[in-house]
Amino acid sequence: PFLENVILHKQFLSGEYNTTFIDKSPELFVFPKRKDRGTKMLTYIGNTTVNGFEGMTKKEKPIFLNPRIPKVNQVQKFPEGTKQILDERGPEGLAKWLKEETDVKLTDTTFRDAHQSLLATRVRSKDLLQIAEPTARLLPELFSVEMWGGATFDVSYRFLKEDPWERLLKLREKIPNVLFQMLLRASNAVGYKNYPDNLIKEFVEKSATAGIDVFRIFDSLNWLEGMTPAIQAVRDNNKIAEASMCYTGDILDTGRTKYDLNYYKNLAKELEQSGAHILGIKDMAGLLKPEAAYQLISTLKESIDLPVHLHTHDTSGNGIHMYARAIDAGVDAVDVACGPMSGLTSQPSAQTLYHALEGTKRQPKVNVGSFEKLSYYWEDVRGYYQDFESGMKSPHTEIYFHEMPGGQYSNLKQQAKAVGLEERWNEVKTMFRQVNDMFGDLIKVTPSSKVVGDMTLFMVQNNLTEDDIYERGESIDFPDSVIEFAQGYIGQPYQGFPQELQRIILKGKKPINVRPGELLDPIDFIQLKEQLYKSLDRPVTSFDMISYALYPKVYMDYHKFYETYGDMSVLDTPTFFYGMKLGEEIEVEIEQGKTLIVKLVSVSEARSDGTRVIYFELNGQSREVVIKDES
Ligand code: 3PY
Ligand code: ZN
Repeated sequence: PFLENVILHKQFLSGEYNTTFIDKSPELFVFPKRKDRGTKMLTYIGNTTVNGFEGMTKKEKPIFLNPRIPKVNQVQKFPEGTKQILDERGPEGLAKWLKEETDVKLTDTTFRDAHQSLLATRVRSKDLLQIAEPTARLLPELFSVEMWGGATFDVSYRFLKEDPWERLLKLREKIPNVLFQMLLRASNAVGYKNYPDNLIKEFVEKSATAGIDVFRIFDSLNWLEGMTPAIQAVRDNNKIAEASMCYTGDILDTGRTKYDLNYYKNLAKELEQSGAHILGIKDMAGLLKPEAAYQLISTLKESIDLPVHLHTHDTSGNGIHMYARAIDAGVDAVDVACGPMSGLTSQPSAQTLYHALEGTKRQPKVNVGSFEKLSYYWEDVRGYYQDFESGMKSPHTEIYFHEMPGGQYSNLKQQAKAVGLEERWNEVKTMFRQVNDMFGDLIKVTPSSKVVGDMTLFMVQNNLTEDDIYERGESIDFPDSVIEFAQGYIGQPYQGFPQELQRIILKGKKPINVRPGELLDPIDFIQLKEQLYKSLDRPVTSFDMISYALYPKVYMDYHKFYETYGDMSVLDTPTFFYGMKLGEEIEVEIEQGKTLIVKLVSVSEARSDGTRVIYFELNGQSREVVIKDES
């Protein structure tokens, strides 16, 4: 378009400028032959049909019915919600409002943690966008929709080949009335290591501009110092800083004193001092027991002035009982998921909690029928992701022993399987706890949970016992994440590192004891922009720069995919994962109002060079693509 504008410009046409070099340089008009959008898309579909989806066992495309989307009046103005309260009263006003409400408020995690914890974070933007507007219209009473952050950011690029920023921007258009909430791993942003302070600042600023209202900020070691730059950045953007403490251990266990009631009380006070608008309690593994919740919330309500927002995972099956006790003690908001996306490693069910609180003053003021209507949709959509289910079928109380976070359980199981330890999964769980104890009883949540997980697999795989580590540690090469942890690169654990083990792991390397962000060089965004402009060959946005700075390789791999196939987030999920069946016809809306009709006509036998010709019809016209059969 730029070139067209130049050529059509009146000064250009009138010859007022000397443009003879253009006439004399025909090479200026030789453009690389780019494949059209249709061909790129057919190449993706053809490839997935023949070879399956990368990382998934290839299988026949199952038959799915269209998901049931509840009908809502799309012409009416959106009902007002918490987003309007924030916009009118600011973060302090919103926090005050939350504290004064009598009913318990609900955060719906279906768009983020629920699928992170049940379906390996694989729910695609298309499936979220289809149900976004009905959610906004049916559930305007929600406190917030948790829909971003945590693992969704990198999984989006890495596996789903879609842009998380677009997800945020598009969802924001469809849900203008309820607060958007994200999970921010403080100085680790949405990654697995500490980043320079100016990158955290930039990330928060751009996320706020793109639509995030509530930032749930946590540090994987509950290290306050690691959280303060993120809290400040959120405050600077006039958004809500929900500073959170991660809950581990059991305050009821008098034999285990490291993380007792006092520990949490003191930390809560420090978080209040450091500028939090809301205190979050992040029970990432679902270890908070009902009576412990009652004691913890009662103590916090007496000790601080902030509203308290509680998050758990229902792995043990005790989630509803625990919430009921926390609600009796005065918790202001809790996290739930829509029925079919709730339970086990996910959050407790919204509907179940609603009914459990029948007859009490604090029952949420939501239309429970709305959750039921949305449930049909999620029941159907969950089926698309059957290959990513963890296999856990019933409540799992062993969680109280191994303490693995909800989002890690299925992940570590997959990793164990990948290194041939599937049969030894019980050993892995036991070792996970043992490694935790060796490390001095840690808060375990991304990325500290990954350190424990990596060490666990390393020890089981190499048949190492705790004694072996102390006796032969000098000659053992530990996993990178374990070395970095011992160096202090993800922060300082409460009460320090176990010194003997730290010495064995570091083998003479010097640990740091300041915030890693203080030592890291700031990102030079100007230089980064130039560098990216050269590699992407298009204008570079702030979103591109941030994503690249967070994970250069993942981002460039995504870019390569995009160049080869185009924007595949437009495909329906079964086609995205399984390709097409012979004779099948699908519709693909490639942009608003522009739909392509694709039919898979036939697939040739493999030729001597291992390729197959895939014959399609695209809007009734024959098209073919050649795919190498690698299946
Ligand atoms: C994440 O960091 O992604 C989590 O959900 C931690 O519980
Ligand atoms: Zn969680």
